[in-house]
Amino acid sequence: MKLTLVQGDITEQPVDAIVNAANSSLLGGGGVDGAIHRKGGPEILAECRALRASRYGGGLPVGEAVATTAGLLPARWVIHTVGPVFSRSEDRSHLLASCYRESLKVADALGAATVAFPAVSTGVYRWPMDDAARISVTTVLRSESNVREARFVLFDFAAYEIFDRVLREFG
Ligand code: AR6
Repeated sequence: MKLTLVQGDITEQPVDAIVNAANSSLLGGGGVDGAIHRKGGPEILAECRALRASRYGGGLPVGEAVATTAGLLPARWVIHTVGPVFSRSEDRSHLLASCYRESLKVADALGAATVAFPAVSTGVYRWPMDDAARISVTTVLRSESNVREARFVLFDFAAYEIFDRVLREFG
Protein backbone atom coordinates (compact mmCIF):
# COMPACT_ATOMS: atom_id res chain seq x y z
CA MET A 1 0.00 0.00 0.00
CA LYS A 2 1.30 3.42 -0.97
CA LEU A 3 0.79 6.14 1.64
CA THR A 4 0.44 9.68 0.28
CA LEU A 5 -0.23 13.11 1.79
CA VAL A 6 -2.10 16.08 0.39
CA GLN A 7 -3.20 19.36 1.85
CA GLY A 8 -6.82 20.04 0.95
CA ASP A 9 -10.49 19.29 1.38
CA ILE A 10 -11.38 15.61 1.66
CA THR A 11 -14.78 16.14 0.00
CA GLU A 12 -13.00 17.04 -3.26
CA GLN A 13 -10.80 13.94 -3.45
CA PRO A 14 -11.31 11.80 -6.58
CA VAL A 15 -10.74 8.49 -4.79
CA ASP A 16 -12.88 5.37 -4.43
CA ALA A 17 -13.70 6.02 -0.78
CA ILE A 18 -13.31 8.89 1.66
CA VAL A 19 -13.35 8.34 5.40
CA ASN A 20 -15.62 10.47 7.57
CA ALA A 21 -14.67 11.48 11.12
CA ALA A 22 -18.23 10.90 12.29
CA ASN A 23 -19.86 10.54 15.69
CA SER A 24 -21.75 7.51 17.00
CA SER A 25 -25.14 8.92 15.98
CA LEU A 26 -24.13 8.83 12.28
CA LEU A 27 -26.53 11.73 11.86
CA GLY A 28 -24.01 14.45 11.05
CA GLY A 29 -22.12 17.15 12.91
CA GLY A 30 -19.43 19.76 12.29
CA GLY A 31 -15.92 19.52 10.77
CA VAL A 32 -15.34 16.85 8.13
CA ASP A 33 -18.69 15.26 8.94
CA GLY A 34 -20.59 18.48 8.30
CA ALA A 35 -18.73 19.12 5.03
CA ILE A 36 -19.40 15.59 3.75
CA HIS A 37 -23.14 15.73 4.44
CA ARG A 38 -23.45 19.29 3.11
CA LYS A 39 -21.68 18.58 -0.17
CA GLY A 40 -22.72 14.95 -0.57
CA GLY A 41 -26.45 15.67 -0.30
CA PRO A 42 -29.30 13.90 1.51
CA GLU A 43 -28.63 10.42 0.13
CA ILE A 44 -25.78 9.91 2.62
CA LEU A 45 -27.92 10.85 5.61
CA ALA A 46 -30.73 8.60 4.36
CA GLU A 47 -28.34 5.61 4.34
CA CYS A 48 -27.00 6.59 7.76
CA ARG A 49 -30.53 6.65 9.15
CA ALA A 50 -31.19 3.24 7.65
CA LEU A 51 -28.03 1.89 9.32
CA ARG A 52 -29.21 3.29 12.66
CA ALA A 53 -32.58 1.61 12.18
CA SER A 54 -31.00 -1.74 11.31
CA ARG A 55 -27.45 -2.65 12.40
CA TYR A 56 -26.59 0.21 14.74
CA GLY A 57 -29.60 0.96 16.94
CA GLY A 58 -27.27 2.09 19.74
CA GLY A 59 -25.04 4.05 17.36
CA LEU A 60 -21.74 3.13 15.67
CA PRO A 61 -19.25 2.22 18.42
CA VAL A 62 -16.00 4.19 18.75
CA GLY A 63 -13.26 2.59 16.65
CA GLU A 64 -15.64 0.88 14.20
CA ALA A 65 -16.42 1.75 10.58
CA VAL A 66 -19.30 1.39 8.14
CA ALA A 67 -19.84 2.47 4.52
CA THR A 68 -22.56 4.38 2.71
CA THR A 69 -22.89 5.93 -0.71
CA ALA A 70 -20.97 9.17 -1.27
CA GLY A 71 -24.00 10.82 -2.87
CA LEU A 72 -22.96 13.82 -4.97
CA LEU A 73 -19.25 13.65 -4.01
CA PRO A 74 -16.57 12.56 -6.50
CA ALA A 75 -15.81 9.47 -4.36
CA ARG A 76 -17.98 6.39 -4.68
CA TRP A 77 -18.30 5.57 -0.99
CA VAL A 78 -18.04 7.27 2.40
CA ILE A 79 -16.62 5.10 5.17
CA HIS A 80 -17.88 6.50 8.48
CA THR A 81 -15.71 5.89 11.51
CA VAL A 82 -15.98 7.25 15.06
CA GLY A 83 -12.76 8.45 16.62
CA PRO A 84 -12.22 8.62 20.38
CA VAL A 85 -12.37 11.94 22.23
CA PHE A 86 -8.84 12.71 23.43
CA SER A 87 -8.24 12.17 27.14
CA ARG A 88 -5.16 12.99 29.20
CA SER A 89 -6.16 10.57 31.95
CA GLU A 90 -6.91 7.51 29.79
CA ASP A 91 -4.93 6.13 26.84
CA ARG A 92 -7.37 5.69 23.95
CA SER A 93 -4.74 5.23 21.24
CA HIS A 94 -5.96 1.71 20.46
CA LEU A 95 -9.37 3.16 19.56
CA LEU A 96 -7.84 5.72 17.22
CA ALA A 97 -5.72 3.00 15.58
CA SER A 98 -8.84 0.86 15.27
CA CYS A 99 -10.57 3.58 13.20
CA TYR A 100 -7.88 3.24 10.52
CA ARG A 101 -7.71 -0.56 10.63
CA GLU A 102 -11.50 -0.99 10.50
CA SER A 103 -11.86 1.60 7.72
CA LEU A 104 -9.30 -0.31 5.64
CA LYS A 105 -11.21 -3.55 6.27
CA VAL A 106 -14.41 -1.91 5.04
CA ALA A 107 -12.50 -0.55 2.02
CA ASP A 108 -11.28 -4.07 1.23
CA ALA A 109 -14.80 -5.46 1.49
CA LEU A 110 -16.01 -2.77 -0.94
CA GLY A 111 -13.11 -3.36 -3.34
CA ALA A 112 -11.90 0.24 -2.98
CA ALA A 113 -8.38 0.70 -4.37
CA THR A 114 -7.88 4.31 -3.25
CA VAL A 115 -8.98 5.65 0.14
CA ALA A 116 -8.65 9.17 1.59
CA PHE A 117 -8.44 9.70 5.36
CA PRO A 118 -8.82 12.88 7.38
CA ALA A 119 -6.86 13.25 10.63
CA VAL A 120 -9.56 11.53 12.70
CA SER A 121 -10.15 12.97 16.22
CA THR A 122 -7.85 16.00 15.76
CA GLY A 123 -10.64 18.59 15.51
CA VAL A 124 -13.68 18.64 17.76
CA TYR A 125 -12.28 15.58 19.59
CA ARG A 126 -9.04 17.53 20.40
CA TRP A 127 -6.38 14.82 19.80
CA PRO A 128 -2.94 16.50 19.50
CA MET A 129 -1.92 16.45 15.84
CA ASP A 130 1.60 15.04 16.25
CA ASP A 131 0.42 12.10 18.36
CA ALA A 132 -2.52 11.45 16.03
CA ALA A 133 -0.18 11.55 13.03
CA ARG A 134 2.15 8.97 14.60
CA ILE A 135 -0.74 6.62 15.46
CA SER A 136 -2.46 7.04 12.09
CA VAL A 137 0.63 6.65 9.91
CA THR A 138 2.07 3.66 11.77
CA THR A 139 -1.31 1.89 11.87
CA VAL A 140 -1.90 2.30 8.14
CA LEU A 141 1.68 1.26 7.31
CA ARG A 142 1.29 -1.92 9.37
CA SER A 143 -2.16 -2.86 8.03
CA GLU A 144 -2.65 -5.76 5.66
CA SER A 145 -4.94 -4.47 2.93
CA ASN A 146 -5.62 -4.64 -0.81
CA VAL A 147 -5.97 -0.85 -0.90
CA ARG A 148 -3.41 0.49 -3.38
CA GLU A 149 -3.24 4.07 -2.08
CA ALA A 150 -4.09 5.41 1.37
CA ARG A 151 -4.13 9.20 1.13
CA PHE A 152 -4.09 11.43 4.20
CA VAL A 153 -5.87 14.69 3.45
CA LEU A 154 -4.80 17.43 5.83
CA PHE A 155 -6.88 20.55 5.98
CA ASP A 156 -4.11 23.03 6.78
CA PHE A 157 -0.40 23.31 6.11
CA ALA A 158 0.59 22.91 9.78
CA ALA A 159 -1.11 19.49 9.89
CA TYR A 160 0.42 18.55 6.53
CA GLU A 161 3.90 19.37 7.81
CA ILE A 162 3.41 17.24 10.93
CA PHE A 163 2.21 14.24 8.89
CA ASP A 164 5.08 14.74 6.45
CA ARG A 165 7.62 14.67 9.28
CA VAL A 166 6.05 11.56 10.82
CA LEU A 167 5.93 9.79 7.46
CA ARG A 168 9.64 10.48 6.89
CA GLU A 169 10.36 9.11 10.37
CA PHE A 170 8.31 5.91 10.13
CA GLY A 171 7.70 5.36 6.41
N1 AR6 B 1 -11.19 18.06 4.70
C1 AR6 B 1 -10.13 17.55 5.38
N2 AR6 B 1 -9.94 17.76 6.70
C2 AR6 B 1 -10.84 18.52 7.34
C3 AR6 B 1 -11.98 19.08 6.71
C4 AR6 B 1 -12.13 18.82 5.32
N3 AR6 B 1 -13.17 19.30 4.62
N4 AR6 B 1 -12.69 19.78 7.64
C5 AR6 B 1 -12.04 19.67 8.82
N5 AR6 B 1 -10.91 18.92 8.64
P1 AR6 B 1 -13.22 16.98 12.95
P2 AR6 B 1 -13.06 14.86 14.99
C6 AR6 B 1 -9.90 18.50 9.64
O1 AR6 B 1 -13.64 17.97 13.98
O2 AR6 B 1 -12.03 15.60 15.75
C7 AR6 B 1 -17.98 16.35 14.15
O3 AR6 B 1 -18.92 17.23 14.71
C8 AR6 B 1 -9.84 19.26 10.93
O4 AR6 B 1 -9.02 20.41 10.78
O5 AR6 B 1 -13.94 16.98 11.65
O6 AR6 B 1 -12.87 13.39 14.76
C9 AR6 B 1 -18.46 14.90 14.17
O7 AR6 B 1 -19.86 14.81 13.97
C10 AR6 B 1 -9.22 18.22 11.86
O8 AR6 B 1 -7.79 18.22 11.74
O9 AR6 B 1 -13.35 15.45 13.53
C11 AR6 B 1 -18.08 14.47 15.55
O10 AR6 B 1 -19.04 14.86 16.50
C12 AR6 B 1 -9.72 16.89 11.33
O11 AR6 B 1 -10.25 17.18 10.03
C13 AR6 B 1 -16.79 15.19 15.81
O12 AR6 B 1 -16.83 16.36 14.98
C14 AR6 B 1 -10.80 16.21 12.16
O13 AR6 B 1 -11.66 17.21 12.72
C15 AR6 B 1 -15.58 14.39 15.39
O14 AR6 B 1 -14.42 15.09 15.77
